[in-house]
Amino acid sequence: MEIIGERINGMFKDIREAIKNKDKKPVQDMAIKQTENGAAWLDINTGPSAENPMEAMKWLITTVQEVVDTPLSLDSTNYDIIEEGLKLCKRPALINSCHADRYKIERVFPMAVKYNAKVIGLAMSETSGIPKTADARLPLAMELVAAADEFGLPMEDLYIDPLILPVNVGQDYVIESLETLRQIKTLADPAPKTTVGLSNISQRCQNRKLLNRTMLVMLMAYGLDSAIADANDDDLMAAAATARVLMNKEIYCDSFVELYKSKRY
Ligand code: THG
Repeated sequence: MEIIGERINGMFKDIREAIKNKDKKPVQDMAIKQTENGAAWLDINTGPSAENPMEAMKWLITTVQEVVDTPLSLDSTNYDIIEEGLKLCKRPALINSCHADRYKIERVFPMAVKYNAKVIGLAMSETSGIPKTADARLPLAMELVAAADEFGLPMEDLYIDPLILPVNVGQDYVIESLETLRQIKTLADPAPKTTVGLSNISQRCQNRKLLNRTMLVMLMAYGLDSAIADANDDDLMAAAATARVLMNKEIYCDSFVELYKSKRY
């Protein structure tokens, strides 16, 4: 289970203010902390209110790379910003993300191949929005799988995100996201990897951490490979380690939680 640390995101007040004031310390502290807690990747998102999102993205990337060598997930809907970011990344990066619209695929997949980057493909498009059912999401996921073949992106470099909505917005969507995950792994051979924005499940809910970690364990049972999530939540990381043992992906030993943290999947 690769955790993509979610905290360097202008949606959070501390990061938003750090971007505004060009204050490196909160960003660098957060990069180090997430890495020490086992994040395999760091998601970098300027947030919706950055005055100059291109400059903010470039500043975040260079600021983070001054203190850690953890690979980065560039989280933006603007592909020009992603491309400028890719030029600065010292290690192969993750493009977060590409919708299943043809004109976006044609922009993102060749860029991924050019910069040796991986791609998160979303099971949604402009015409379909976020479809409710697994049956409606799967054809969109399969368009992204076909695009990987077409443009020469190795299948293990494609991460399909079935999309998670807050449980208090659409309780009946949760099982559809799980079912989408399960079927992606059976419909494609070789299958792409999978990821989600885990904390979406609990936005504006009570008991956020409990919802997040219960959802993570359920997703793992349905074949999830990675998640954009709060790497600083020790209970979440312990739940991920435990689920790996119970899924028989890790040999049982008494110290499996510590072992997991030291490994970075
Ligand atoms: N899929 C992909 N990328 C994504 C998402 C996704 N990137 C963004 C997001 N969704 C994942 N990251 C977050 C980060 C923060 C929160 C949720 C998802 C979050 N933030 C607090 C809130 O909204 O309540 C911020 C407030 C605060 O605590 O200061 O929950 O789905 N591919």
